[in-house]
Amino acid sequence: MENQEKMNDEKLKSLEAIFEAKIANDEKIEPKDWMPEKYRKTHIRQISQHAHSEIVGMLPEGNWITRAPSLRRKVALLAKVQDEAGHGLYLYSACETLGISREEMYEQLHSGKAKYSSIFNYPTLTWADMGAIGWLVDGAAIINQVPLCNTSFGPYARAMVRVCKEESFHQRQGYEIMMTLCNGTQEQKDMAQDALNRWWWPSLMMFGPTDDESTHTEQSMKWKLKRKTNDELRQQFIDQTVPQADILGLTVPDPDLKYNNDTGHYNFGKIDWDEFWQVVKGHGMCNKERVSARKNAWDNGKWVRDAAVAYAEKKSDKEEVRKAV
Ligand code: BYC
Repeated sequence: MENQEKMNDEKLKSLEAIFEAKIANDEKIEPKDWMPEKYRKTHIRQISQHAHSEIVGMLPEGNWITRAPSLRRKVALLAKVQDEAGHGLYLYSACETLGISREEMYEQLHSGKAKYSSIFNYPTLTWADMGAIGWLVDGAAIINQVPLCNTSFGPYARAMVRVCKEESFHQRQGYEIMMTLCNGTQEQKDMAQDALNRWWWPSLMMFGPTDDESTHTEQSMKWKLKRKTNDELRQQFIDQTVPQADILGLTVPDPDLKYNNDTGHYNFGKIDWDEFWQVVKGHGMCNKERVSARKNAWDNGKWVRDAAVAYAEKKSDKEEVRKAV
């Protein structure tokens, strides 16, 4: 018995050493490789929340597909929203390789156990919001996700490569909407400014709490799940986006925003973290509406899932009969 325990202990140590060496050498961890339970769980948490964000993220923009101002705008918006469904599907599949079922993940979303990005709990009030979301929200997503192409878990890293290419198209279509509005009538330019005023701060919150308040950053950086911290990514986003607002002739709604010659970065004002936590805890403007839309979609799709299972069973029965004769 003692020998058995000793052997198990040695085996565990050697598995841990192989795992740590792979992380240190920037090799990918694949689903069938041994991994610490906490690594598996934290990946399920982040990847499933990321997947939920993509799927819930379809809702605010889906709201404008029928009201897009031209056929061209409608085609582009439709394609973007469909891309988001695709991103959700890659991510759910990547997460399933860690041993959680899709049903469990949906259940966690519907019961409020799993989070999704705070940004999607804000309403889309005007067409300019489609521009602001593409420019700012997808812009923030690119900054957050490009480093994730290098994350240590293989299926997540590979999914991110494709997702980032598509996000780049999304960001451009958003910026182009903003450019068109800003070169239009005064009313259109005001609409663009109003959208920037409403989406700026929530976009900064997308990167998560400050590093000193972040629960997971330290461990996730060690595992190379996260390659940059929340604050580093937020600063990168601000540095990149402020000059883009200048080109549009729009004003970023932050009186404390100022380029700092010494650091080469923009200093910025205080983020309202109370608002952020309220939204994360389910008390944002649209939390209830978003979760209930997802629950309804799941309930209404039951007949499709049942039919697909019945068809697969029928097909496999026929196959069995064919093999038997
Ligand atoms: N919203 O320790 P922290 C898209 C939670 S979709 C809500 O820093 P972590 C798009 C966090 O989960 C893009 N919750 O966490 C789609 C944690 O709570 P739990 C979505 C947030 O994981 C459609 C707690 O706060 N992108 O682009 O180290 C249309 C403490 O935080 C948020 C991703 O999902 C938030 N904003 O870092 C258009 C990227 N921030 O889990 C566009 C992948 C934090 O302990 N995810 N929390 O209960 C990540 O990179 C990281 O998970 C985060 C947070 C940077 C978001």
